[in-house]
Amino acid sequence: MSKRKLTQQQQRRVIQQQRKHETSHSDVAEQMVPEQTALGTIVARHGAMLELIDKEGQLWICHQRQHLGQLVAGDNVHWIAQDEHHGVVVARLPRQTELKRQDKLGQLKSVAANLTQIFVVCAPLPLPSTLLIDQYLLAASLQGLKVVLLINKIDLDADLTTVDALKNLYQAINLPVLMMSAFNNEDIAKLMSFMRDEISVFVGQSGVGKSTLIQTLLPAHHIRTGDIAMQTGLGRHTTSTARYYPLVQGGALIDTPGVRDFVLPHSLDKLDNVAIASGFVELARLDAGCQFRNCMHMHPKGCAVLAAVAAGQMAPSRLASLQHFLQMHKQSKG
Ligand SMILES: Nc1nc2c(ncn2[C@@H]2O[C@H](COP(=O)(O)OP(=O)(O)OP(=O)(O)O)[C@@H](O)[C@H]2O)c(=O)[nH]1
Ligand SMILES: [Mg+2]
Ligand SMILES: [Zn+2]
Repeated sequence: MSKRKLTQQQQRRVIQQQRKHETSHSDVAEQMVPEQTALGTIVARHGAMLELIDKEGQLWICHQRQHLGQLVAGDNVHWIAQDEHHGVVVARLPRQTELKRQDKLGQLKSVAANLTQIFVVCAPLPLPSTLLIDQYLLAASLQGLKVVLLINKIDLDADLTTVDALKNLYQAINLPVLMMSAFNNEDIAKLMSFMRDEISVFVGQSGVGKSTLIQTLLPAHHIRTGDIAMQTGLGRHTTSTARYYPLVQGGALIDTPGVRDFVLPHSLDKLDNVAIASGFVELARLDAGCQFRNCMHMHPKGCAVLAAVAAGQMAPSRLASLQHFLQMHKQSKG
């Protein structure tokens, strides 16, 4: 059996284990679904208020039964209309996949549900973070999601050395990379070709152009986009809640609020070293593993990973991310 296959098997086991861990509000809820409900999808959450889209594409304002936990953009639900515009959500269908993020209190919260594809958006400015990109790659590989690295704003009169290097780095590990401008029609048409029947989530730092890209893909909508603060080059957190936009040709786009600080999408204490390694395809390419089990790849003795980096087979920034994730996992165990 090839190493690649083994890794995929291991990945499946990790996903199964994770699913077992999750408390299933939905299963409990489904037993209590009354007969007169319809199916809908959550568009956005604003505090206790939800926006929901029904099968005909009509928007409704809803509240929810309390036992359902926090519903997010992309959740599929059972709901009941109360008048012409309002309704109540009574049950949530099980989530196939989930994008999570830590809130200000360090609690892990769901941001979007049932996604199939992640666009990790970056730009020449704000300067891209490989750690941020690598954590999304890890989250995606753990859930079997597709990932595209979208380098936006290349029309800017800026130094493109960093983003060119980024493109080479991620293409070398088989990631599709799009270098584009949200203001270029051909680029937008190419981007659209990735979308059919996928539920695509746009993530990345604040100000990289996530909402602008979605606005350009969906001209009929009016989406708030923001300015970049001149002094810091950072975005201003224009998008404040994740939002689901259905596509007429099938599938949907989900816009998310930008991240400024480094936040992990997953709670690493639940991930063992094998699960973390699944986010690094370079490791599957190694001829032999490290000499010591649970090697942290910090010391050259018997370390196949450090040897691969020295031989130019793995990028130093990827090693840094791997070391970071392993270290965080170790610390979380105490
Ligand atoms: N030059 C250039 N500017 C762009 C491009 N895409 C977006 N922008 C600009 O970048 C700024 C920020 O864009 P947004 O779409 O609000 O960024 P965002 O990623 O949604 O930011 P948050 O909602 O804060 O996470 C706006 O002024 C956009 O007009 C692009 O391809 N080229
Ligand atoms: Mg935005
Ligand atoms: Zn090692």
